[in-house]
Amino acid sequence: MKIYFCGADFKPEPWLAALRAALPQASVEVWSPGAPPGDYAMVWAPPQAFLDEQPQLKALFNLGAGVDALTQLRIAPATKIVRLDDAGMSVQMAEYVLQALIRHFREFDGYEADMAAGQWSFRKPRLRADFPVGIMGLGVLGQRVARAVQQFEFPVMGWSRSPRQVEGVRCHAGVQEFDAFLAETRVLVCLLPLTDETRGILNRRTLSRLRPGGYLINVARGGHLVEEDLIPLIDSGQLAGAALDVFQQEPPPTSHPFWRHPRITVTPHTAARTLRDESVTQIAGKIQRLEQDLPIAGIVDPSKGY
Ligand code: NDP
Ligand code: OXD
Repeated sequence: MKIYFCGADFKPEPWLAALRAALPQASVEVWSPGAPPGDYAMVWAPPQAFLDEQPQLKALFNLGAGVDALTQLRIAPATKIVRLDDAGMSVQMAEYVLQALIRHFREFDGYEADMAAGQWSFRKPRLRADFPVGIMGLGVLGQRVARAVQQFEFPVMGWSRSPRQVEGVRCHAGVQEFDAFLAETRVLVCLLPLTDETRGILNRRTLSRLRPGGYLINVARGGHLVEEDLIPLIDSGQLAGAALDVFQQEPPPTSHPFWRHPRITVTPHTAARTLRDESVTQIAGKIQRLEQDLPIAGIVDPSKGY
């Protein structure tokens, strides 16, 4: 069995070593143009040339949960696209969202500013009931985040494409329930995949529907947010601020106003990192199952784009 690695943002050697250890019978190599046909591939944003040369691949294992970089490419219909299914990301995502939520709710950004000014001052306690958290996307990551937020006793709402039942979460589904979901939400967390339906979904119209003093936590993709709509909403007082981990261009250009806005926190697409050991264990297990014609989780439905 031949497995290729084709992931521009990842250093290949440790991945090759880990997959060779997990599947000793397989030949695991970095793909280069003209290489012989392979059976499987581990990829992150591969070039179209790779897919054009390797139409016989049985499956492409994406080294992330989001497959938006892959779904833009021409991929042979028989090649399955398989995304990472948690693989250690959901707990990281819960940590990230919790810290952003609590930093905002408890006004720790304000305390940091006070500390820098040598000022000892208290802020009035705020009520969790006044900070309902709405999670867009109730998949692997969204559900884990919902669980973590509930533990801190915030009201939690969720929104998905198809109806979902998640314990302790007031669930909404589909476009017809989107505005009601927004109207109940004060802290909005985006954990949607980036698809034709969700691109630009965080915009002046939708963000204006949040409860007064709304706060945005975007940990999904930069393409979800219409970036030029955000600062006017914050400066007019409609939104209290935003924590952004993802951007239309990564990194954003140095002139981008998000870097310097006092109510916007910027992190470098790091909310949930791909963990090598967990990912390789998951991918190797799935290859073994596919070789035995057994079903696997995480196969992308090209018609939905996730
Ligand atoms: P899943 O596929 O498990 O979940 C996606 C969720 O979004 C599902 O609940 C799905 O609905 C919902 N959804 C999809 N399309 C729509 C729509 N049009 N309207 C309403 N709901 C919709 O994905 P994950 O939870 O694993 O990952 C989510 C995203 O997080 C990734 O696609 C990626 O972009 C991002 N991510 C970011 C990282 C970071 O470090 N910043 C790291 C990892 C991922 P339904 O339940 O009906 O299918
Ligand atoms: C992912 C990511 O999709 O890292 O996994 O953003």
